[in-house]
Amino acid sequence: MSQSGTDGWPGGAFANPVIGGFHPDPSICRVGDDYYLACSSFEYFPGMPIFHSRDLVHWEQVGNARQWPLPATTPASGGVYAPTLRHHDGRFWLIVADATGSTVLVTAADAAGPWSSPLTIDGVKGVDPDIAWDDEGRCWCTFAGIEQVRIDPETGQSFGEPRRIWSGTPGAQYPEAPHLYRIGDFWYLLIAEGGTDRGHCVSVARSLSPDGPFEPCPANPVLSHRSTSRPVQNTGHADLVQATDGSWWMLLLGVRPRGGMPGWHTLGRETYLVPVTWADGWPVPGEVKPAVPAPAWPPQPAAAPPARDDFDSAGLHPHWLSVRARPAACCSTTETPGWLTLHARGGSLDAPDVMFTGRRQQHLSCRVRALADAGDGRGGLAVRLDEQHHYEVELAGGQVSVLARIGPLRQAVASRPAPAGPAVLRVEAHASPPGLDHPLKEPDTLRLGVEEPDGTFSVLAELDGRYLSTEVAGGFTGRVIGMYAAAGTMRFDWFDYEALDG
Ligand code: 6LW
Repeated sequence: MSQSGTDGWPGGAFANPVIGGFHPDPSICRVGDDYYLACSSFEYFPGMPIFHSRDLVHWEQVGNARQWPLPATTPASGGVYAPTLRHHDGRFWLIVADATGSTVLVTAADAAGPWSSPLTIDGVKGVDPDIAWDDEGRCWCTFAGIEQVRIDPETGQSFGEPRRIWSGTPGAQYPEAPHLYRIGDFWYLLIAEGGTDRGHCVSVARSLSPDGPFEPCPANPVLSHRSTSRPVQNTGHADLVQATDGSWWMLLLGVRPRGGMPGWHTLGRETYLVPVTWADGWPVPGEVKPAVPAPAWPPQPAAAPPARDDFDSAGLHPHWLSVRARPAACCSTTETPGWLTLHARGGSLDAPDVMFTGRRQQHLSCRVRALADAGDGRGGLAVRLDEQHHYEVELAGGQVSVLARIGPLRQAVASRPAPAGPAVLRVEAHASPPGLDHPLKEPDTLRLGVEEPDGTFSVLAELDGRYLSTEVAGGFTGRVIGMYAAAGTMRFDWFDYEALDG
């Protein structure tokens, strides 16, 4: 997490993003003094990370809401995304569009889980569902479009056909990501529009009733970074929360493009925090800055994911991701205690069911190292965007190699004899400085290689990072760096992730 740089708080600023790396579509709710946040996971297992915070700035991942595997047919950037997380009647409710096109609702007494089995909501066939209750206890499901239908959240029944309640700003594409709230006398309908790239923005409308008619805010979009030179771009898909001291805040997604034209973002869409004031009964979010004036309350740091995972516990920390599924028989820390054992499933990283276990790249520059034992297997350390975009440093047959897949092209980039026994594989991302110093400048450089017995880094290849970016690969996710087995069995004694920037 991007938690460094917060030292100046209070009286200074906290660092944005508050949850760095591929953590898009944040949805937040407050329960007393505690804040909970969910975001999208797409084709990754286990799905929909759940975070907890006491101050809106420091977040700790406490679990994942979706623990069941996705079919291998789930495309990259498919799966589960854009949930809404609410707390109502003593329970957490999370509503989301599922891989199958259905809308499902899961509940939990504790946000860390266990979460219930999914309940399908009949009659809602759209993405980005929201859930809200009115004073009469009626439950409203509002989704992209912007459409709405009343539902029974206990049975999944919907009452009547969905109805369009707002189309967003005339001429803007993709009115989506609705969140509906009762604040004072009004029902506010917060949406994203303009598409989740450079035109992305946040707009709002209000009504005296949860089902409209809605009056758009004259200042729409209330938040947008389009056509600006601000370092954070694509800002949108927001959710509002009132803090314990009565102040208002917005959690939203944004990206950090680097390099020349058109600017490439490599970490996916990240979660940002901005203060919100009110004018004439409309929310006025602040600018999304890398550093934001600090809230008035004292910081309450949360536990960050461990920099080193020794795989000494029976289970894995909730931040570990696999692709679509993680069969216990193929990924274990108990088969060889103290080591992560991966048994190959789907062959190479090109396969939808590759056995891969990794974590999000959360910093523009970082260093990842893992002690790998290939035995008779084949596998290593990979930087993955999807099946068609990945770089890896691989051990097999006494050789260590760097391989690259970019779209339809596969390339063995470099190879040399591997050190005897287990080897420390290393990947480093080095971000280009901000600013357009050359139109073709890469966003970052990825160095892949192996450590010598004395710890020296032998770089086998230095590759342009733009090919593992959303602007090249497309889609909604970001880089994940991790360990994989492409054939046989791979064992990993430890995995280190070190931020090289703030
Ligand atoms: C989601 C939409 C969006 O459906 O991106 O940023 C899409 N907003 O709301 C995928 O996350």
